[in-house]
Amino acid sequence: MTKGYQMPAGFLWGGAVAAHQVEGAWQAGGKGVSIADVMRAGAKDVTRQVDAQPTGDAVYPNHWGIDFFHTYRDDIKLFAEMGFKCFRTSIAWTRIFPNGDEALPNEEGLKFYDDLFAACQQYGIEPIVTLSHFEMPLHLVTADGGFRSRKVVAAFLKFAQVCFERYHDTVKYWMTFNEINNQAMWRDPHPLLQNSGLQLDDSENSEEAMFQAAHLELVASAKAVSLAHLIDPTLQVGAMIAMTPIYPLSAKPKDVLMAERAMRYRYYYGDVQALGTYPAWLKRYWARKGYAIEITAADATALKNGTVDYVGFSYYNSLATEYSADNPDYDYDEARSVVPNPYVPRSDWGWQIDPVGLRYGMNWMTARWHKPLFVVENGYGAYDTVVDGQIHDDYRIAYLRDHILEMEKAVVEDGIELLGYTPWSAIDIISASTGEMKKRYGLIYVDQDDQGRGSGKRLKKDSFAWYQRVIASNGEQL
Ligand code: P53
Repeated sequence: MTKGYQMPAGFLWGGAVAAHQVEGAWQAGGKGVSIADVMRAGAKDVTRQVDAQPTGDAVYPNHWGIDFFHTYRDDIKLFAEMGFKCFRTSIAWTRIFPNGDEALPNEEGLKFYDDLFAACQQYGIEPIVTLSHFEMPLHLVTADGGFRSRKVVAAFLKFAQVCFERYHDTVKYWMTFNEINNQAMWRDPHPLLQNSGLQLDDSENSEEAMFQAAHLELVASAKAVSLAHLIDPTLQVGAMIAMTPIYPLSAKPKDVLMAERAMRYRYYYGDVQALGTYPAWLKRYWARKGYAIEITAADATALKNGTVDYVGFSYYNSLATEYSADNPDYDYDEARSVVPNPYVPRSDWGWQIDPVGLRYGMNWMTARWHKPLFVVENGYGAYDTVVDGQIHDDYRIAYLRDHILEMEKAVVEDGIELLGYTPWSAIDIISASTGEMKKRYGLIYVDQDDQGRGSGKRLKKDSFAWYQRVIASNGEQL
């Protein structure tokens, strides 16, 4: 056993999931079709096909999730047994506004989350809620083009208002958009769709379209923060950033500058959400590229007034980059500028494993944004095997232990203000990037395969008892 550090009193230990990856019941209770409902199953090297509508015999894993819509009471009981102080999930937008543009919310959908949050409350578990976690109503994409339209900003704000008004007594911690900065990978259609509801054709400049849609999303986020504070000043509304530090491959000055360019490009979203303004370099960058991003005076005011209360972030891995002579302007393009880091190992899915990067990222964000942090995702996707009803996931324990230790050093030795830690994932779920079930992250095993077959039975992995002890010792016994 490794000796860790005690976290401050009230530290929120818990676990995380997202609605579309667990709930299933994709048509129950008046739910509409979300973008996750038209994503087929993929695999490690097979991207998920996105259909215009759900069709016949295709496999859509988010249609069933892990059936959490029906099992949440028993699952939350298991979370309570682990000692969870908090539980992060999201609200499926399509349960509340099935198409996104209805005049009135769907009462059945609202009732589901009343019951879910009440079940958390029964065990003293604080719900931590993301409004939009890769599950926008499909209709807002097909009819309005996602966040390229100000209509979608209004639709999101209506959704946010309904949620804040309905749940503000039980839900105090909110986040607006999950991993809003993933769309920095604008060559990949998935983050564009999952973040902004963008589906582009070849005639468009993807990077420019991304910047414009991300701007409206940032405005929507800022207005939601202001709205929450108006409805209930005790609400805490955070950003949610995918923190993936990008290191220079060497100490060559040009590599170091390239890494700095990469970081500012990947994290400007956080600059806007935490500081309320766009960095000067980005306006120069747009001018050099000939991009015309529409930012009205009212937008700028909204951004200024709606800075976040904290920064929630995911941490899985780090990346590396180097200068290249064919890119003299040091423009960062994630699909082309990233190089393998020879100093860190990789998971079965090729994700680089780097616990120190978590401490680095926490210090980097604190120095830049001066906001409390919240680790709302961190975990290890791996193949698990069941032997005599047991899952010996020592590799997952090792990953979590190493990361928690670095996180604790950031708190105790570096003085970082950290609200809590919710590993991904509390329980096995559908993978977001591959749609697989066999890429398992959970501390609780779910007997189900990639086609949705299996008993659905829950089994405690070895990591369950390990994490239970971590929480009971407030982080000291790793
Ligand atoms: P999966 C990309 C890079 C880092 C995190 O990911 C990412 C993504 C998008 O897939 O997503 C977050 O399941 C996300 C979760 C997701 C989790 O990381 O692709 O917030 O919804 O499941 C793990 O292995």
